[in-house]
Amino acid sequence: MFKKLEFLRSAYTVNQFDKTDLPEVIFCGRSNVGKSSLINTLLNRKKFAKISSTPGKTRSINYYLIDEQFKLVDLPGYGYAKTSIAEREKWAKLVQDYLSNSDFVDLAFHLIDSRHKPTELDDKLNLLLKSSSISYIVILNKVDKLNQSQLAETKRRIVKHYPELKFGENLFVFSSITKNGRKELMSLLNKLFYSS
Ligand SMILES: Nc1nc2c(ncn2[C@@H]2O[C@H](COP(=O)(O)OP(=O)(O)O)[C@@H](O)[C@H]2O)c(=O)[nH]1
Ligand SMILES: [Mg+2]
Repeated sequence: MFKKLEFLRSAYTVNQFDKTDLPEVIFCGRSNVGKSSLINTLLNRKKFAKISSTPGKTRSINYYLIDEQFKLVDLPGYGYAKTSIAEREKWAKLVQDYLSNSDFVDLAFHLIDSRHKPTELDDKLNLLLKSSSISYIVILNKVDKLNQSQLAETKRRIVKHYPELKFGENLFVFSSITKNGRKELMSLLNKLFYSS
């Protein structure tokens, strides 16, 4: 599992979306939530997925091909403090285009910072995923920043906010620092792509 890793391409517009006929796992969530770090941690690489340099800048969709079997897709982040309304709309349009144009998405990882409440844009993404009938899981990220009682509180809060979530099924915790949650996510990907 995860033996051969290749960078496929970056896309900035709909006609650059990758059309390779392989299933995709997409990573979405706000800028800086840790999407690229999660990909690197899963792949056991330090700098495979680019870590954001200039936050808030319009960035590309990045495709990574794994074992010639499936793609990990790093979507641009949203909701940076300084993001203008125009930029937010641009983000929403790109993600919307992505979700409605991609025939390949098998699963979406929606990352949410475990220290913060979901934002309006998280809600928007949640609705986009629901309306495109894409299977998604929510990942409460950066849990290394929380103590046990804060973590319990965060889990309670998220389930109240998105009642469809169930811990261990479509809700997970994660930390790129401690690697908490890596095993669970790997097992999920393993079931999806490596067991026939
Ligand atoms: N404490 C902590 N920091 C993290 C974690 N994951 C990412 N970061 C940091 O958060 C920042 C943004 O990470 P990045 O992966 O580029 O986020 P992206 O914009 O969603 O791709 C970087 O400074 C990372 O080092 C985590 O699990 N715990
Ligand atoms: Mg990134």
